[in-house]
Amino acid sequence: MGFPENFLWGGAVAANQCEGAFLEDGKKLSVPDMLLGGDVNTPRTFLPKLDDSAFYPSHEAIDFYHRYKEDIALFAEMGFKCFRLSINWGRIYPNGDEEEPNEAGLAFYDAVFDECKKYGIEPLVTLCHYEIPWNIVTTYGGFSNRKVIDLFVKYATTCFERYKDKVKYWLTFNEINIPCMHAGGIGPLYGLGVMDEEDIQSDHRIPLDQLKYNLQRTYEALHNEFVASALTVKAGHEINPDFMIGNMIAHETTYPLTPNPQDVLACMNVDDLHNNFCGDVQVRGEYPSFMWRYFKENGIDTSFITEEDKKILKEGTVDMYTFSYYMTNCVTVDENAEKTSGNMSLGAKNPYLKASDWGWQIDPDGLRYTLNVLHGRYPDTPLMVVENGFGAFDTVEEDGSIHDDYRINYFRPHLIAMREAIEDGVPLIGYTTWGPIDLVSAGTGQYAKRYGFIYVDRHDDGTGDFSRSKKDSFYWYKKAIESNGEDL
Ligand code: BGP
Repeated sequence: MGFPENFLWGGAVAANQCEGAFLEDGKKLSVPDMLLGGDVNTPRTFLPKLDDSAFYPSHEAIDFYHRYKEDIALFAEMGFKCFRLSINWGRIYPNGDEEEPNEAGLAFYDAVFDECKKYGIEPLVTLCHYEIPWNIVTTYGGFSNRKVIDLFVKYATTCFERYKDKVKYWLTFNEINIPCMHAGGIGPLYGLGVMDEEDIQSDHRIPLDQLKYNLQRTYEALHNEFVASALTVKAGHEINPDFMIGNMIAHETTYPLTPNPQDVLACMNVDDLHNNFCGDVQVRGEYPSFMWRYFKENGIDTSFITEEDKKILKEGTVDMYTFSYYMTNCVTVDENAEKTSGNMSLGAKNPYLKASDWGWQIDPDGLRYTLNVLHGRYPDTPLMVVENGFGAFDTVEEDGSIHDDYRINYFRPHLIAMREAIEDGVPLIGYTTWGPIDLVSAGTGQYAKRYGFIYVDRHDDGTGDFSRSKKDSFYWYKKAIESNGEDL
């Protein structure tokens, strides 16, 4: 059987991690613009008063804003059918709350979508990939303020109206479930624009994992974001009934570390809170039963969930379930079990798996498993893997070549796993690798953590000329797409 004929092969980026031009053509500051880089061992830091002498990676990123034509041509050369990117909210409404949108920002994305069209590449657009305007954080308290629901829906509607004939595939919020992982204040800040007032006023660097965190406020804000997402889906369908609008979940696939039933239950609870909660709200349109128990046991007052909101959630369910998949983790009640890091949350180390230099455990079989589990849970919903990739240090040889066989070795079995899942009957419609071109890492702010098939000459000390070059994996992925996933 193999991959379906019209399978959406491609790659995914986020505006804040690739565009740069952080104050150009009317754009103002957004959350990622306030963050400094980290490295393998230290998290990113937040510095509220912009310091001219500090290096903020998002400010220039990889300069996609000026080089998108060259980059899209390279994607086309690899045979992309689909390109996932985000619209930077702050380019359209720089403060998030203006009456009228910023025409220069709208025109930029017109040009990007036209360039995609030239090569027959279908854009898949994330409306919010951590790019919350900074003014929304400081003036409104992010999504903890219900007014922000309307501001977001207005922004989304502006995009839908403008690009309704250019873009069919949309996602509302990137990795909406990150705030449930409780990795300190990083989830609420990235995902919800929620930050403690004292931290906002701080005059020194704060490591992201030390930002203050409030459970009640986080779940209220997340609820408002669900409502914003559902209203957006409804508005999108009214503007163009052909739109396919999806959610986006950071899928943290978990296994019990041992067959101890307590580990199995603990694993179930993590899976429910981290993955199924947000998935259920967006696909089934209601809060799952286990969350009411969770709220009660954690002293969370749920009066913010109104009857009217429940109706909106039911009416605004998504057309497809999309997710990021990088690794799997184990869960155990044994507090002494060895830990490993991951995409926002810590898990117990799996003795059967190898990991990347950042401790992310490599598990292609887990992708087949995840796809099957998701299809079982949401049998009527098409699935799409919209992020998957391998962050690694790359070495440029003297002749300019980059032999990244470790990256090819990561992708090959993941593609096979998807093929197997399709054989299992999973309705998988597409696959976009994370960072087809090197970009700024979201978690660490590093350039050195590279994901691309295309190398970008830019480094953590601010050097580099931004030139692009092809890694070995570029030719490998091209072949994979050309053969529709047969020749791997
Ligand atoms: C996801 C984000 C992306 C991306 C990716 C890799 O959480 O949606 O923005 O960055 O993870 O993570 P990192 O950049 O930390 O390696």
